[in-house]
Parts: sequence; C-alpha cells; structure tokens
Amino acid sequence: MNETRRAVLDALADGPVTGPALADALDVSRAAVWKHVEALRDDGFAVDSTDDGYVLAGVPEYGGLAVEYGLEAPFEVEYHDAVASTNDRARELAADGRRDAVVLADRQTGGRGRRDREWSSPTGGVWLSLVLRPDVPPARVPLLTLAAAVAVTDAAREAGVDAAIKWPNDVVVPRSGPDAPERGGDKLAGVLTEMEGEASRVSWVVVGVGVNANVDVADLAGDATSVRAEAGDVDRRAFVQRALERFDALRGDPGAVLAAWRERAATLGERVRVDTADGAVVGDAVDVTEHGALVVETAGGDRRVVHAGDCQHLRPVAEP
Ligand code: BT5
Repeated sequence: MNETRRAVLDALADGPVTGPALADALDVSRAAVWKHVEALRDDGFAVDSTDDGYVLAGVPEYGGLAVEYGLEAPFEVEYHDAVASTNDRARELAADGRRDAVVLADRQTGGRGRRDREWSSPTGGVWLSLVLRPDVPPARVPLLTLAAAVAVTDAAREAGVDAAIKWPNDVVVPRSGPDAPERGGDKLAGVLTEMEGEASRVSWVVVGVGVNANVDVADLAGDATSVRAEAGDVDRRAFVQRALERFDALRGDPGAVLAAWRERAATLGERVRVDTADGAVVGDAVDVTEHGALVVETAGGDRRVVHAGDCQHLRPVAEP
C-alpha cells in the first residue's frame, strides 16, 4: 500500500478526523486526502463522513488492502480475483527485484503442485505466494518451506481444524481407523517452493501456499479436505494474517522452525514409504534435518536421509 494511503487509513481508524486536519498532519493537500479516501472506498473500505470528520466504518472482507490492514508483518499484498498461478505472478515480481511481497488470489486457473501436478484452486480457497530474498545459501531454503507448513498448521488449528504436517510439505488432517486413507490423512494444504540463485546464495525464493479454506471437498482432487468441511467457513482475511505473521516470526528464528515442525509433524514415528527418484525407501520416519530431509530407519537398522519424494504413511506392521 502507498505510504500516504496507509497513513490516511490509520488516521481514519483512530478518527473521526477532518480533511484539513489530515492534510496538515500528513503534509499533503486537501485534494490529495480526498483522493486517498475515495481510493480506499473503491477498495471496499467504508469511510463515513460525519460532522466531526471522516471515520472508518468497515474493512473489506478480503483482498490486498484488507489483509495488509492490521497485519503485523512487513508484507505488501497484491490481490487478484483470478490468476493462472500465484507462483507464476510471484516469480514475475521476484524477477522485478521485489521482496516481501505476497500475491493472493481467490481462484487460480492453472494452480500447480510439485512436478507440475495440477492443484485444484476453486473460489473460496487461500492461494498465495510469498516473494522472499533471504540472504542464505540454497541449502537453507527448505527451512522456509517447513516454516510455511508450520504457519499454515497454526492458522488452521486456530480455525478449529485438527491439522498436522506430513513430510515434506503437506498439511493434513490425520485419520485413523480401518477406512483411513493410506497416504496419512486428508490434505488440507500444500506448499510449493521455487527459487533462483547460485550455489552460495539465493537470488529469490517464492513460497506458494494453497489452503482449502472455504471450499467444498467435491471440488478438489485427491484425498482432500477443507476448513469448511472440518470446522465451517473461516474468516480468510484473519486466516491469511495469522499465517503471514507466524511465517514472519519463524523466518527470523530458523532455530525455532525445526522444533516447531517436529512438534506438529504427523509423519515422525510413523512407518513410511517414500518414493524417490532412486526408488522407494521404507521404514520408520525418525527425524527431519535442518535441510528439510526426512530421516528413515530401515528394517536393517540403516538410517536413510531422504531429500525429496512422495511420502505415504503405512499401516504399522502387525505383531506376529
Ligand atoms: C503440493 O503439491 O502440495 C503443492 C501445492 C501448492 C499450491 C499453491 S496454491 C498457491 C501457489 N500457486 C500455485 O500454482 N501453487 C501454489 P503436491 O505435493 O505435488 O500435491 C499435488 C497433488 O495433490 C495432486 O496430484 C492431487 O492429487 C492433489 N491435489 C490437487 N489439488 C488439491 C487440493 N486443492 N487439495 C488437496 N489435494 C490436492
């Protein structure tokens, strides 16, 4: 948001304040104040003109400014009703040199999962991508993916969903019992991280997050669930704000990310099968490393460190 517009908004929130008083306080013309007020109205903010001046009477339900307003994290939010993929748009912003930008959409027409799999993105979901420029080597980037999974898990829990993390990047609602899906639960959210850089330093990182918020499960591919299905519709503005604030706190504290991830992990302690480029690894998931890799203890007692792959939670081997 433009700095002056943000200042106008803050002043209105503390209002009532008259146009001339605002013009004086911000050192701009009265006409400029009026323009900013009109622009805020266009963006869906309700600004009442009372005898004592302007007052903020309502914040839009969702959108870029709606999320920025009251957000306690330094992100600028660009909102689209529909976009092909927020990751694609975020990559454009990254190429333009932007940092700490968020692309947010109500719907994606070409949402992507890992390895170009399709990601269902109907209206009502939370589809967003963060543009980051961390001063770290590429090996540190997986920590950002883990941090995003933690942030989404916490926002989902706050919305009343029994969410947990499934390695590497899924937020799931774990299921148990005879009809439980083999994969380890129904998927609520996924994270797709992309980056550009050199061996020693990344240039930019885009962390894409897709959360099935206020959507019907029938509109989603795979073993999916949604906040709507688990706990009823959520205030998406508050959900995104909580997730961004949590992510911002974690990225400044990498040491805390692993501990937070382990605490929320559905995968650790499970018997898993991870399909990697070099074949399947089957065993007990015992830990995650600071590079985001899963440590699997195989039947022979070997410890395998798996950096990438698709993970299924298996049923425990029956005791003889
Ligand atoms: C992921 O991929 O889990 C990463 C998803 C990232 C999506 C976000 S939305 C904002 C940003 N912009 C994008 O274009 N992408 C990011 P992966 O682990 O490969 O999972 C993909 C698989 O999940 C698919 O093959 C389906 O089986 C299943 N799936 C597709 N859509 C789903 C949905 N909405 N909910 C749950 N599962 C889904």
